[in-house]
Amino acid sequence: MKKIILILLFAAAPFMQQSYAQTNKDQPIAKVLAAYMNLKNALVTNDVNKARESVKTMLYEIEKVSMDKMTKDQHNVWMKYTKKLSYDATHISETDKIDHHREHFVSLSKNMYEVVKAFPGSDPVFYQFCPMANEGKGAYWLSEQEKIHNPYYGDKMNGCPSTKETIQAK
Ligand SMILES: [Cu+2]
Repeated sequence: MKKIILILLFAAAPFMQQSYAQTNKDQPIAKVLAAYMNLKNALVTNDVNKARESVKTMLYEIEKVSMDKMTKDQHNVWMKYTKKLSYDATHISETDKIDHHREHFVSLSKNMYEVVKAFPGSDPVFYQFCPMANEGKGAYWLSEQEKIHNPYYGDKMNGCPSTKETIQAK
């Protein structure tokens, strides 16, 4: 039985993680962030099913985050944002309307930004902004790449957004 589980884990491993999580795997939030990136990339390609799948993984990984190695400040940040992240993630998981996904992605991204700031990894994370999104109020997202792919417009409107901040461990 143990063997079967091991084989299954081994077979699934290459599909479970993105490159981001590989170099930042010591970060307690690495898998949450990797799932967020999958969600973001699903919104870039207007892929509703992938978005829902990714956000369900995100919810699962939020529950699994280990607080053992967190500093006191990190712990405080994580406690403050866990529920907020789960709130938006749950809403996204419960609908197949991509507009509703994007509505919640606005606050999900803001909260995720606060979390990533507290847990900078060795790989850079780019905090990007589109002034047109969110009914002209503008909206942010986090990306693993500097090149703009707009999750609010399905990879259209890539001209106006820009990177506002790069988060990386010093
Ligand atoms: Cu909702």
